[in-house]
Amino acid sequence: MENSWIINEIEQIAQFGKDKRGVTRLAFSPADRAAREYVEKLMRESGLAIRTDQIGNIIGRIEGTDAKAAAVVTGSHLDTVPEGGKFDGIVGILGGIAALRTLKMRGPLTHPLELIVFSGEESNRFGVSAIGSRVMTGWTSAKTLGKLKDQDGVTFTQLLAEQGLDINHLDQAVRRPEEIKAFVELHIEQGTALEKANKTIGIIESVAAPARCKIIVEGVAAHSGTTPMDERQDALVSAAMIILAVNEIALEQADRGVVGTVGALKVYPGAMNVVPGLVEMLLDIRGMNHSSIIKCLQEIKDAVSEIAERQNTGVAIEILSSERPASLDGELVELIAGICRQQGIQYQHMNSGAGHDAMNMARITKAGLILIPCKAGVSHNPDEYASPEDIQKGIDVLTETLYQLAK
Ligand code: HGY
Ligand code: MN
Ligand code: MN
Ligand code: MN
Repeated sequence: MENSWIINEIEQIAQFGKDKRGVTRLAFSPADRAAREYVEKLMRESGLAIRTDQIGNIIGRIEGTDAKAAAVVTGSHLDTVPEGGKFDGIVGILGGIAALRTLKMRGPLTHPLELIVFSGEESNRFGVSAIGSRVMTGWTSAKTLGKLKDQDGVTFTQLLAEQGLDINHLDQAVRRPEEIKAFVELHIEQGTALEKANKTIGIIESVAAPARCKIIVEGVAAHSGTTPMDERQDALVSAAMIILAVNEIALEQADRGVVGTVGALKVYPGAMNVVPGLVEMLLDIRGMNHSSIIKCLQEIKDAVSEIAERQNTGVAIEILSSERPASLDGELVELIAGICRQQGIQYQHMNSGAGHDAMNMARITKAGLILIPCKAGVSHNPDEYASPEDIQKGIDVLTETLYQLAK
């Protein structure tokens, strides 16, 4: 696959949702829809038969010689975080198109090949990540998704309806394990391990699981000029103490690979002359081992109630999601390692702190994840960058892996 095609298409897709700082293409937004239409055209031009399922996943397919054989699948996502980069998810989509184009030219394989553009992989809009692959693997329901609404109060049901999708038909998107032989995703690392080890390919053994909560702090809005310091119930002061407590608790477990972040915070009414009456925060805790995440969450709950007491402000914690780390398939790990050795590409086995659709697909089939370096580990940031050489090596390994699985 000529590199210029990939570099051009990365730039082209980055135009959808490009804003003053980076790319903002939130799940099911107009920019996301435009990017999906564009990629669907690329997939058709590459000879893939296209269908879209009831959660909006786009599935491109090349038939094999054995109509009954299970599909060998690759895929990733097009949606981004706010002010994100050009490579997160996109490398796996364009890499998948490149791989399937190459394999189509080589001639039919036994198993059909599929490329899936998953809906809503980023958790920003609804607090739940990888919605498309969750639905496809039966890991969520219309009942759960029907309760979701975004920060502007738009419900998930409404959003699907606007795209001509009916939340009550989500069950039709669920794939049976026997339909898929294996799933392999190509993605940028979004960390510095590969760069530090001077390796080109990371072969993932386990994917960290996020536990996500909404923390609501209730104080009393008051006049900032007339309310004495000892008569305040300042929600933002309590929230600040909670954020510091999260940081401290996560640091204590850092040696076990735990990370804790409060990445979003809303202050109400948000006026400089009003003591904040209400704060809403989003908490993201991750780790490779479930017990340390649970321990973290418990300690955060204790800290939150202690702060609420001391500051005389009410606090509520809503669990948005709490997953277990996903182990990926050992045979796939060995297959990919053998291909790296064959192609003379430096690789290492590692874990992924970032969540991916592969972790959901691991619930119904053998799942693999191939990572390539991104410069200084920068990601979820306009400066995200992966070199054409590393992207090409990732595609070469992905192509050969799909070939070995489907031949
Ligand atoms: O949040 C994540 O781990 C990824 O960006 N979906
Ligand atoms: Mn991401
Ligand atoms: Mn991603
Ligand atoms: Mn992903």
